[in-house]
Amino acid sequence: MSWGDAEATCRSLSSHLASIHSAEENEFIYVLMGKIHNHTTGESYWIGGHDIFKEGDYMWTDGSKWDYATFGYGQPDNLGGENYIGSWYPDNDHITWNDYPASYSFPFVCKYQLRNRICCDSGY
Ligand SMILES: [Ca+2]
Ligand SMILES: [Ca+2]
Repeated sequence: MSWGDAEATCRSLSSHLASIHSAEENEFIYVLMGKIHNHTTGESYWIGGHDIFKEGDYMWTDGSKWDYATFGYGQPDNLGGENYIGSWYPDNDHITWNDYPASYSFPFVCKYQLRNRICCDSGY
């Protein structure tokens, strides 16, 4: 599925493509997705990062802060105008990312925000 269709599918489920904010979270999703990493055959999975609005200015579709990134060597290269992030392959114990064209068909991972369902103690 394309990146746009993947994000739309997540939205129809009241979520967004996954944002990733730490190496631990990145690795968790990698394992969750079945350790997909054969990028030589175009196998990857979409996450919610993009630089649609300004080249090189990445953001997450869920609106969370861009505070972590783990691009692979030479990436992101914006090759032919790539603006959409997929997980790429493990390198030096890091699960790295690459920017891809939106049209590539990859599996994808949605992330639900649970905070709205968590009842808070008074004072929060
Ligand atoms: Ca780009
Ligand atoms: Ca790229």
